[in-house]
Amino acid sequence: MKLYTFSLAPNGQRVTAFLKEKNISIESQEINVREGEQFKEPFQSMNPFNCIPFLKLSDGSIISESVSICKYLEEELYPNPSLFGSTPKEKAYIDMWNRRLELDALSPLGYAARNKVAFFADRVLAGTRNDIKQSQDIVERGKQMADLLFNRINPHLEKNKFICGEKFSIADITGHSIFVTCERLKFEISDNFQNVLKWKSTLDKRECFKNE
Ligand SMILES: N[C@@H](CCC(=O)N[C@@H](CS)C(=O)NCC(=O)O)C(=O)O
Repeated sequence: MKLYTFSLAPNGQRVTAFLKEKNISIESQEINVREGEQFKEPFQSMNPFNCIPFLKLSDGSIISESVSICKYLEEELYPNPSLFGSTPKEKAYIDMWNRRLELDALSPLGYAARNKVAFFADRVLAGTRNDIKQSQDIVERGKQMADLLFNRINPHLEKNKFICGEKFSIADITGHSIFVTCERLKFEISDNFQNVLKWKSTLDKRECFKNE
């Protein structure tokens, strides 16, 4: 089994945080996606979606998508400590929060970054190179969506240390990625969202996110 990733990329860092949190060590190889290595062989054939991270299993199968990789590792090989939940109810609850955070903030902010930063001019969609134009509207929409999400989760975080309660989960790794992307976009989180800021500060102190 081997992980193909890029240490400087946010989605690679999500898997790294998961591995550190669970104290897992697996063989890995860097693919420099900034320089387009993902479009060269053998990587092109391994993952035609041309994105990292992806995991090659011993039977040759490829699993991509950061959360899917983490889920596979937890369910197949490293059940404890569980970051995806143990009971069906816990699993559904964690999945619900992870999806809310990904769909309502992380993904829109990722698009915002790709539509704002000059480096992404010919690559507004990850894993592609084309002439789709960057759009300031998508940058604005990303900020608006993240703000709406922060407004919605702020009351929930009043009584919850982590997004799913007392236990750290994969959804917190997604949350940390939201905060990292906000910082990259120089998008400040409003003082109105004190509980969100408290959650951010709890995550910033967690060992698995150090040295990113
Ligand atoms: N939803 C995917 C996103 C993967 C992704 O966007 N990866 C970026 C690095 S953070 C990439 O490989 N980009 C290649 C490119 O920009 O061409 C995941 O969670 O793994």
